[in-house]
Amino acid sequence: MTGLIITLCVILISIVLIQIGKVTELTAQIKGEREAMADSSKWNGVLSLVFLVVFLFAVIISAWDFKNVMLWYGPHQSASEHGGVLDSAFNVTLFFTGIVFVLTHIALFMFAYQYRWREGRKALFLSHDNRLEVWWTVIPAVVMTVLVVRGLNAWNTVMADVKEGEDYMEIEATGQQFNWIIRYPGPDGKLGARDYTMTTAANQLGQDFRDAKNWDDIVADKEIVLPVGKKVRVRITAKDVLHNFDLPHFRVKMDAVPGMPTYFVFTPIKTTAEYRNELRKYPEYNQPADPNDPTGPKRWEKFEYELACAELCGKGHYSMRRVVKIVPQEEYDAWIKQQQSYYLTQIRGKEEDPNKGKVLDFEVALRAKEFSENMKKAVESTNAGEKTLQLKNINFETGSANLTADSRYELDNLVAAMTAYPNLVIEVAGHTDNVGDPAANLTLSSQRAASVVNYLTNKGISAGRLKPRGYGDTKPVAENDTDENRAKNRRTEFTILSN
Ligand SMILES: [Cu+2]
Repeated sequence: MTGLIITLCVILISIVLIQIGKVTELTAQIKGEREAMADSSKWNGVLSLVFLVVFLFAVIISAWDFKNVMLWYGPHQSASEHGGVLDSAFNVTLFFTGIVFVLTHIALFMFAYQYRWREGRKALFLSHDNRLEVWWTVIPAVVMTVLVVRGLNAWNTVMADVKEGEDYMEIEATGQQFNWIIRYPGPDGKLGARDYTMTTAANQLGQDFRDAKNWDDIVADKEIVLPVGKKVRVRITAKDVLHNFDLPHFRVKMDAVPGMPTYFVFTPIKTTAEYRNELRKYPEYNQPADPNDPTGPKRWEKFEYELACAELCGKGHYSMRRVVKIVPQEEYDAWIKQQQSYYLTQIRGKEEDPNKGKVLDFEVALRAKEFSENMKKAVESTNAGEKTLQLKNINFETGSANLTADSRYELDNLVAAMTAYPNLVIEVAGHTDNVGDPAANLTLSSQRAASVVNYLTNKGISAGRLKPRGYGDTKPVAENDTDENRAKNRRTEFTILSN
C-alpha cells in the first residue's frame, strides 16, 4: 500500500514539474527569451540566498539541540586523563574548519546571487594575481601547520605506552564474532602466555597452561570493572576479523587486528557514580529511562559506560557491547577477589590440563593457608560440631591402607598444626562408602586411620596425642546413591578432643 502511494506521488510530482516546465516555456515565448532568462536567473539567485540562511540556521539549531548528547561537550566531558588532550585538539580543529565552513558557504551562495546572469553584463576573467595567491596559500598553510603540530602532540600524548617502572595494571581484550573476551591477570599481576594452536572449545584464548602465569588469570564474562585513577594498559587482539576496541567516554579507540597485537593506555578519572551525578544536572538525563514507565528510574540513573566494537565486523556486530564499571579502588579489590581463575575452575584436572595429576606449588600454598585458618577457628570454637575437620586430598592405593605420595601435602599441614598447638589431642577417623562387606570396610578404615597416625608419629608427633579410629560405613555424610556422593563418604577426618 505504502509503495503504491509513493509511486503515485512520484508520478504526480513528475507531471506537475513537466507542466511547470511547459508553462515556463510558454511565458518565455510570450515575454521573449532574454527577459524570461533574467527572471529565472534572479529567482534562482534569491532561492540560493534563502537556502543559505535556512541551511546555516539548521546547522546551528541542530548542533545546539543535540549538544548534550554529543561527546566532547557539556555532560560528556572525557572520563579519562588523556581525553582532554584529544577533545581540545578536536575543538581547535572544529574552530578553524568551522570558520572556513561558514565563510565558504556564505561566499558560494552570495556569489550565486550577486553574479547571476543579467542583460549586458560580462564575466571578468582574471588569469593570475600574485597577492591573492600568497594570501590563500599562506593562511591555510599557517592554520594547517598549527593543527598538525597540535595534532601530533596530542597523538604522542594519547598513544604513549607505559614507562619503565610505572605503576599500572594490564588487561587483555580479544575481539571475536561476536563478543569481547576480557582477561585479567589475577593476583600475580601478569597475563600468561598464549599460543593460538592451543585454542579449543574450552580454551578459547589458547592460553598455554604450562605457563604458571596463566593459572590465576581471570576471564571476566560479564561487566568490565576497573579502579578509578589507575593507569590501565589494554592488550588488544582479535581472533577472526577486524574489530575495534572502543570506549567512547574515555576516548579510547583502537583496532583489534588478527595476528597483530595492539594496545591502548588510559587512566579513568571518573567513577560511574560520579559521571551519573554530572549527567543529573541536564534536563535530557532527567527523562525516564524507559518511556513506558514514566515514574521509573531516570536516564542518568541508568547510565553505564560501555565498551563497543567500532568496526562493522559482521551481522552480530551490535551485540559486542559490554558494560564498563569504574569504581573506587576498595570496591575493585573486593570485586577482583570474587573472580575465579579460569584455569582452576574450567581446566584444572580436565582433558586440556597439561598439569593433570600433578600437584602445583601454589595450590599447596593456598591449601596450607586455608588449613591453618580452619584450624584456628576449630581450636577457638566451643561448638562440638566445629571441632571436626576433613583432611583433603588424602588418598590410599585401591583397597589398601598405603598412602599415595601426594597425600603428604595435607598431612604436613596437620603436622604443622600439631606443632603450632602443642597441647592438641585429636582423633583421626577413617570412613568408607557402603560398597562391599561392612566388616571389611571397618577394618580397612581402621587401617587407614592408623596409616595416617603412623605418618604423623614418623614426623615427630607424640603417639599419645593421636587416637586412630575406623568407622567403616557407619557415618556417611551423604546418601550412598551416586558415585559423587560415595566419594564424599570415603574420607579421612580428625576431631579435636582437647587443646
Ligand atoms: Cu566486532
